[in-house]
Amino acid sequence: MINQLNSKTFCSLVKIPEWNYPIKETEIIVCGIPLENTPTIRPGAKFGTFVRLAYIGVEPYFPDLDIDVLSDAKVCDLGDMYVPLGDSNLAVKTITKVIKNLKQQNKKAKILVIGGDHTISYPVVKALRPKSVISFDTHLDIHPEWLGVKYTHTSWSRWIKEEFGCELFFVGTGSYEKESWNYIKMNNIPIISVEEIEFNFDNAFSVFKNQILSMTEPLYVSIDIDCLKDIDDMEIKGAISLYQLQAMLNFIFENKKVIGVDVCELCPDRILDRQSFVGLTLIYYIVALMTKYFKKFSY
Ligand SMILES: [Mn+2]
Repeated sequence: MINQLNSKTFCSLVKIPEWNYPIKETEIIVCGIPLENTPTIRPGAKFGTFVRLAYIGVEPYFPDLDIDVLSDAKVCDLGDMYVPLGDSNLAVKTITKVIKNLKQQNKKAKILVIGGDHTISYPVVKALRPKSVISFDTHLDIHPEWLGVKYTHTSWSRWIKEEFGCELFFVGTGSYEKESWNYIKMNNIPIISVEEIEFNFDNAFSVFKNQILSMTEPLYVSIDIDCLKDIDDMEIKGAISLYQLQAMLNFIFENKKVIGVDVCELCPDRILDRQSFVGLTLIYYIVALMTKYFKKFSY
C-alpha cells in the first residue's frame, strides 16, 4: 500500500511558474530529486534542480516542434522531492514510492525528473518499469557496487538490467573500466562511443536510429549532463552537442512511446552559469517533445 503524499513530500521553493496544471489532468509531471549520496569527484549534484532558475534567461519556443513550453504545454511542476541523504537504500525506497504514487494519480502523464546524482534513475525505473532504457552518458554506470554500496550513480544501470530485465543502450560513452567493458561485451549491450560521434556523426546517427527502432516499448531515457560537449571542465568531456542530442531525442519521441526521462548530474558552479542555461534548455526541449507526441503515444 502506497502512503499518500503530504506537505513533507515536496519542497516547492523552485518551480517553473507556468507549470501549475493540476496533477490529475496534466500531460507531464516534472519533479526534482536533489539526491546526492555518492559523489565520486566534485560535490554539488543536489543543486542540479536549481537549473529552473535559468527561467529568467531561457526562451521557451521551439520552431521545429512549434511548441512554446510555457503556454502550449500541460505541465505540473511539483518542486523538489525531499529525499533522505546518507542511506542509499532508504533513498531508493522513498523515491520509488513517490514516483509510483504520482503514476497512480495520473497513469497517462509522462514523468520528467531533474536530478540529483545518477542514482535516481534506478528508483524511477523501478517505479515506471520501462522495457528499454537509453542512457546518454560518458560513463556506463554498470558497476555492481561502489565501495560496498549497491545503489549508486555508478551502478544504477547494472541493477535495472539485472533486477527488471531492461534492454540497455548507451550513447556517448568515453570512459571505461575493464570489468564494466567486459560485462557490456558479454551481454551484447549496444553502445555508441564518443569517438563514433566525434568523427562521423551522420554515421553514428544512422546506427542510433536503427538501434532505437529495434528497442521494445515503452522506453525510458536517462541523460547524464556529462554526455554533452563543453558542459564543464571536469575530467573526460562528452562529445555530443546540445543540437545533436536534441535531434536524437526527437527521433526517439517521434518513433517510440517514452514514459519518462531524467536529466541528472547537473552540477552548476554558481547560479545561472552555462550549465544552468544548457540544462534548462534541454528540459524545455524534452517538455516540448512530450507535448508534441503526447497524443500519438497515449495508448
Ligand atoms: Mn552517469
